[in-house]
Amino acid sequence: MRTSGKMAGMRELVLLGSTGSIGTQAIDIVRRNPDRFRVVALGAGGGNVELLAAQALELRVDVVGVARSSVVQDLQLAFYAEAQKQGYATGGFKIPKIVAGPDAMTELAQWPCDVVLNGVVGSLGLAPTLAALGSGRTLALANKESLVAGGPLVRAAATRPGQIVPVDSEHSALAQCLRGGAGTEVRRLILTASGGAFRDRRRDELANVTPDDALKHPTWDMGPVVTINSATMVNKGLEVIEAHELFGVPYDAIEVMVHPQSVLHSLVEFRDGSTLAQASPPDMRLPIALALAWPDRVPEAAAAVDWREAHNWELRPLDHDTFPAVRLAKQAGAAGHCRPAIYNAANEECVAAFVAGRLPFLGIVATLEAVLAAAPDFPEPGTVDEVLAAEAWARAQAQRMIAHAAEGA
Ligand SMILES: NC(=O)c1ccc[n+]([C@@H]2O[C@H](COP(=O)([O-])OP(=O)(O)OC[C@H]3O[C@@H](n4cnc5c(N)ncnc54)[C@H](OP(=O)(O)O)[C@@H]3O)[C@@H](O)[C@H]2O)c1
Ligand SMILES: [Mn+2]
Repeated sequence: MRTSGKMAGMRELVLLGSTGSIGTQAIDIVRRNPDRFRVVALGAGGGNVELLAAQALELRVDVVGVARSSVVQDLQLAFYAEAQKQGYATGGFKIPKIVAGPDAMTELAQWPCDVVLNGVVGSLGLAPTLAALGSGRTLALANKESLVAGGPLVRAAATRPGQIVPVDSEHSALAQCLRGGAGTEVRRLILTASGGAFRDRRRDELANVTPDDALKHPTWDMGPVVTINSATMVNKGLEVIEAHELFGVPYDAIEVMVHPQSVLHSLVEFRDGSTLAQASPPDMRLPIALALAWPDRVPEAAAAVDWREAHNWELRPLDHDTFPAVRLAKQAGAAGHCRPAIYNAANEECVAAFVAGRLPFLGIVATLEAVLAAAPDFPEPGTVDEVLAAEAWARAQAQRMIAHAAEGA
C-alpha cells in the first residue's frame, strides 16, 4: 500500500511511549493530520501489547519496539487478533519488523525519520534521547527525566540549535513566548503549576493521603508517575531543571507560580518590564502538535480559550514550606555533579514505594532531601555510565532509607 518516497512537507515520526498518555495523544494528532505526519515506528515498554499492535496496524508502521523481550510472542499474537478485528483478510497485512530488549528504544530513536517523540516515562529515556540527537533527528521531548538526569550530556549531543523541541506544556509555552524577544532580553521565566491534587492543603493535611488521592489530578489527565509528581511538586522541580537546561536561564531567574486553572502555561518576563504568557485550555495535544510540526502550528490541534466568556485566572506564589520539592530541585540543579540525576532517580524509587504502600506521601520528598544530603561528590557527568552510577547509588540509598523508615514506623 505504501507509496515509495515521501511527500513534500510530510514529516515522518518515530513515537516512543506510544501507548502512554503522551503517545496516544500524539497518535490522535497524526490521525487528524494524515497529510502532515506519517508514523514509521512505534515503541513502548510492553505492558499493553494489544494497544501497541492496534496502533501499529492502523498506522502501517515499518517497525515496532518493546523494551521487554519476554512479550514478543504476545505481541505477535496480538497482531493476528488485531488484524482480524480491523477486518484484514488472511495475508492482507504484514506484521511490522519487531525489535525487542532494553536497547530497542535506542534503536528506534536512530530509525530514519524527521522527528523522534520521546514519550517514555523515567530516566531510562536518556539513552534514546541521546541516540535521537546523535543521529541528527529533531527530538520532540516529553521525557523530561532524560534532560534532568543527563543535562550536560544531552546539551553536548545536540548538534544544532532548536534540535530539541519541548513537549512539556510549560516549556512549550516558554518556547512560544521566547519568540517575542532576544535571549539577552529575558529577565525571568515563570513556570506555572496547577498545584496537583493537594494544592489547597496544609502540610499537616498531607500526612495520611493515599496513592488514590494523589492520582486525582484536578486539571490534567496524565500517566501515574507524572500525576503523583504533580501532587508532590517534584514535577515542578524537574521542570525547573528542564527549563534551565533547555533555555540556559540561571536558576535564580526561574520562578514557580501556582495557577489552578491551568490555562496560562508559563510566562516570560523581559528586561523592559513586559511579560508574555501563552494561554490555552489544558490539552496536551496543543504542545504535542506544535512540537511535531515545529516551528509551524497545526490548525485545530486543540480548542482555544473561549473569549466570549468571563475568565478569572489566578496566579499565586508557591508555598515552599508545604512543598519543598522545587527548592530542593533548584539546589540540586545549581550544584550539578549528577545531583539532578540523583534527585530524579531517588524520586522514581520513592514514587514506586508510595504507590506500593511502603512510604507515606510526605516521605517522598523527605527521602529525596535525605538522599541528596547523603550524596557523595559525583563527577559532572561526561558519560552515560557516570549518570547511571550516580542513579544506582541514589536508588540504593533511597531503598535503604525507605526500608529503614518502614522498620521505624
Ligand atoms: N501525560 C502528560 O500529560 C505529560 C505532560 C508533560 C510531560 N509528560 C512526560 O511525558 C513522559 C510520558 O508520560 P505519560 O504521562 O505519557 O506516561 P504514561 O502514560 O505512563 O506512558 C508511559 C509510556 O512509556 C512506556 N514505557 C514504560 N516503560 C518503558 C520502557 N522500559 N521502555 C520503553 N517504554 C516504556 C509505556 O509503555 P507500556 O504501555 O508498554 O508500559 C508507555 O507507552 C513522562 O516523562 C512525563 O513526565 C507527560
Ligand atoms: Mn508540565
